[in-house]
Amino acid sequence: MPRHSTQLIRNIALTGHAGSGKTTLIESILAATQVIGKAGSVETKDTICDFEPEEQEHGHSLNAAFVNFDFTDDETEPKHFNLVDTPGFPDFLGQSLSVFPAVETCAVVIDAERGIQTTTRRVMRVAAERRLPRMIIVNKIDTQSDQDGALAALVEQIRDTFGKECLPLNLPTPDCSDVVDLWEKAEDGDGPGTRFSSISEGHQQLVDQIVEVDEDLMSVYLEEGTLTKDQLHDAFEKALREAHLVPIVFVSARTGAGVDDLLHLMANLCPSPIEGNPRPFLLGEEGKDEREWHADPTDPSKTFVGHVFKVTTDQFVGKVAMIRVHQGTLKAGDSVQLGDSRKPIKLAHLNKVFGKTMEDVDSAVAGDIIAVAKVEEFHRDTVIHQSKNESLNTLHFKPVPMPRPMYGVAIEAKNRGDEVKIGSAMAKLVEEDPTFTVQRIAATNQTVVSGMGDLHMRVILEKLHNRFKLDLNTQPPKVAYKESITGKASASHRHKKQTGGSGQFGEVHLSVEPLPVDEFGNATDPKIGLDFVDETVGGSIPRQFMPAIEKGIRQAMEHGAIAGYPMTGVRVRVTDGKHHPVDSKEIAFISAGKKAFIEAVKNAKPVLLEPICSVEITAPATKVGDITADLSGKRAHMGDTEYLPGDMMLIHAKAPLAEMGRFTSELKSITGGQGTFVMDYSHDENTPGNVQAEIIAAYSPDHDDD
Ligand SMILES: Nc1nc2c(ncn2[C@@H]2O[C@H](COP(=O)(O)OP(=O)(O)OP(=O)(O)O)[C@@H](O)[C@H]2O)c(=O)[nH]1
Ligand SMILES: [Mg+2]
Repeated sequence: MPRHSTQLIRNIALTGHAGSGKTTLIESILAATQVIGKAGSVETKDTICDFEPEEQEHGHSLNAAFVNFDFTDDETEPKHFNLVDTPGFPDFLGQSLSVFPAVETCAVVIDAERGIQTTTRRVMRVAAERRLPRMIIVNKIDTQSDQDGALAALVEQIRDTFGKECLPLNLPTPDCSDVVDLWEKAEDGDGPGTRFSSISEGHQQLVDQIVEVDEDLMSVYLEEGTLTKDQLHDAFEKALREAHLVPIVFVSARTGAGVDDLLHLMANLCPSPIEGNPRPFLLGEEGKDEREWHADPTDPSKTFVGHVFKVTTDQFVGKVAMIRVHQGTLKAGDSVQLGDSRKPIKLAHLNKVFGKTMEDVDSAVAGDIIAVAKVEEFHRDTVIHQSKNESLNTLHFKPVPMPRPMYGVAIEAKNRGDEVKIGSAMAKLVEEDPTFTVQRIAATNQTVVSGMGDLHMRVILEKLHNRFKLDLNTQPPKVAYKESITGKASASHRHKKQTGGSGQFGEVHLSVEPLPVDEFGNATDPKIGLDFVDETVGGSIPRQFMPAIEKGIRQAMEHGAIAGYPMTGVRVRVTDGKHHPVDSKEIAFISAGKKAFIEAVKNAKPVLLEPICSVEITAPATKVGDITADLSGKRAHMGDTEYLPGDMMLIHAKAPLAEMGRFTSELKSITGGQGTFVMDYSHDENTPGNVQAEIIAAYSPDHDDD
């Protein structure tokens, strides 16, 4: 027997900016439901969700963490809750977004004192794009008991920023020690009253908003003047699903004010897995016959389908895959299959996760969230199923788009001999973090790890140290410049060697010119770094030596002609040459081609190309001047700026990657931590003359062995 039926499950992710109180709120909820005896705190480092040493060290959640419990109150059928605590620090946004496919509701926590912050905006936007029903939890109302008007102003700010569909579902009492429900209560009565607005006004606003999604209900409402909460229930669900209503509720995770009310609302009004919006599964081959596929969670006997939405590495258990069951029932000991692979994978143990502990369960129904350990084949976004025919072989999941990590650090092992261990540890970290990459950059001969920002990189290094006992030296990465030419030139080279018996002879005449480029300065076909044309006539160089000449040129291009960076965007015409019937050998033409090419390039106005990034900065409007000044010093081109609600501005700019190395900390100090930015590759551009001259001057080529 499954432990819970699907319609009784509530999957809710707590998201929102760092410090808004998500981890504390989960403590408060667990204490209110008597799952734990006493709420822990972030300060005393004894919360259920921040159990990793790095989380306790920094006082921030760094990974998504899971708790589950059963909840019932006097009027409520018992519900099974899966709550997810996510990190709010912008560097760890990927961890937060990666749980969206597993939940029906995204609850965005806002700090009553600090209001709307960067992560608030981003999670609100992504949840809306993914059609995930949202609710807003205004936390820390205990801090507002002596702040007249501030909470009312915050509600206005929320509605200006995220739309008029954001409406309070309860209101704080005048002293902020409790909340008053607006959903079940319609009239102001005896009680303590509300801190702002009134029960009747708040209730009216809610009903007016909700009935808009149901014409029949609207007619009943117009006729009768009131509606019961039962009459409104379905329309409420629909309004949530269609983002026509984003409820706002008030709590204090510290005093427990509003926590019972929050649980009651979540249990009764947040969608069950059956009521939630369908997930973006696709069936068919990518780009060919792909079509949307909707799981049917209503019938537990349907074919099992699950989605691995997250992978972690536990120091003791090894690899752990978090799975959301979307259809059917999975039993411990069952085998599942991946795509069209015939190989069954047996899942001996299924676990429910509670903070750092895992508890064995017999089965999981559609809608539940479980963990499975030690299955190497499971990766993020793996879809697993038990289809006996081939109908689900091509089922896959449309991943949540993740920000591209552009904050790079070059690394090397502190202890020689650790390289292999570092490689495998990094691979594990890449598996569990959608915004972390490791690349070997041949051009600069560096291994570069990239993430979202400075704290992200520091935490990665700490994890390597704590979990794998590995230490690294780091330095700013060298920028991967490219070389190219802007003019035309010709050159020739004769390679002649006579050593004892047979000699080596080859002579090549060639010309070089730039390949056409697009408006961004990229060779129009980026695959054609080199266009090689044989224009020789009369057999001056026999055909069979052409590949050798091209090989020599490609070798030269790999190492560049002026500063040691790979070359791109060149057309080479071999115009003439000489050969010798006995002494002409492949090696001679490789060498002659290479030398002639380098010689020609040096006279063809060579340039260094550098990567340019698009940068998007969100910052308080008062700081825009300082930020613009800082960016101008970085050779950036400023683009449009947009006003955002809440006195914030969005600044667009294009800036050379080479200049952006320390921007995270600079922006932090300019804006007092209020500013954030994202960076993406845009295009390549010629490096300005003075910068180019410096790089060339610093370049000392290896001694050519030929
Ligand atoms: N006064 C007051 N402080 C609170 C409340 N809730 C949380 N805090 C404090 O706010 C700080 C941040 O709380 P956390 O629970 O770590 O916040 P978080 O949202 O989990 O932060 P990240 O994990 O970084 O995303 C801690 O110092 C908490 O004690 C509250 O209701 N009232
Ligand atoms: Mg936290």
